[in-house]
Amino acid sequence: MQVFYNEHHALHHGRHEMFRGALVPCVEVPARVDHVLQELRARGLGRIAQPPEIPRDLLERVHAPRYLRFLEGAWDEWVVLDAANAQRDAIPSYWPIRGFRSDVLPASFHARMGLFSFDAGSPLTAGTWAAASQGAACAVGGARALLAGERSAFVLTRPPGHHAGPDFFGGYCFLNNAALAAQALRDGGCARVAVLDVDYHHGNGTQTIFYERGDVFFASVHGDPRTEYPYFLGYGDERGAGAGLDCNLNLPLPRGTGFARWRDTLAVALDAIARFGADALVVSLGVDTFALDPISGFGLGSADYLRVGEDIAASALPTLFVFEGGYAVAEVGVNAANVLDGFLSRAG
Ligand code: SP5
Ligand code: ZN
Repeated sequence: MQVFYNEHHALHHGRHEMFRGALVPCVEVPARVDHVLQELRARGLGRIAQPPEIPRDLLERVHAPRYLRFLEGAWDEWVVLDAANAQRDAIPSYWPIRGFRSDVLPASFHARMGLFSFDAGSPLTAGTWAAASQGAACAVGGARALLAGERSAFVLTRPPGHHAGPDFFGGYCFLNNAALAAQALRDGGCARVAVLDVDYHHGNGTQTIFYERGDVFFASVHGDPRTEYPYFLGYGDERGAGAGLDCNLNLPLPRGTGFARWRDTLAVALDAIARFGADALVVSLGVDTFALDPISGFGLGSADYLRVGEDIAASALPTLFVFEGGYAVAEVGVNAANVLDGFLSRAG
């Protein structure tokens, strides 16, 4: 299996996230990806492949040009405001909620930080654009590997992507790697693409990007948004709209759900993907469903991830795994590698 490893991932290194009235150390840390890479090496699993240059027009088919321009220059703007800002991350504080204008582009950097985000938990750092844009290139590289005939590939990158929408960051995500991969698959000739999101948190960004499209199916198994982040999307009655009606499937589960029920729900998602008739599958692979994850509430054990990989392989689609969440740093490598191992054991 080719592994598109983002060697620049550690350039994105948030110090603190705003969490319930306090600045607390980030859980989305470079060591996460280091552990996965180490585990792949220990198992002799995967071959590191070089990502391609990513064309701007592909980025702009998923993300708004004004959002991309903002993200690319945001750190420099932040430091120009005050040289002391170089020592602290940029975090938004003001949002254009219902009734405000979101068509305007205020001169204030702080205002634009809010315009292009939805939470205060996703610090923007000196290397965020470099890391995120290289990660996006890895996602596109993975998609092209499938287009070239590979059965599977793995995009090992951070920051993660599935919470990032057409013109907003949040949930530790800035560019939507899975969506960019799905778009690259479409552009490369796959008529129908499915995105399966197994991260603990609903992939609101991916859902929003494809909500009105009939060519990309989005299915997600996640913590019930009535109690779990991101709270305001991911409910079961969100079925898609317009040409995308019935191309969106949310399968929320209560906090505390264990593997048996989770696996039955995964089967529902995989059935729907089979009925959609996808030519290729992109898996948003978060392993924050792990019982010991510090910010999540499902009960999967490490061995369960082997079964997850096997179940996904049974769908017999060219499959691109894109790394998302998973914050139990010591175990994240074993858990992610188990999914890939399980997949390869059935995929041949
Ligand atoms: C990609 C992904 O899994 N994003 C998840 C974003 C969740 N953000 C909301 C939860 C914040 C919890 N942070 C707690 C840190 C202090 N222990
Ligand atoms: Zn997550």
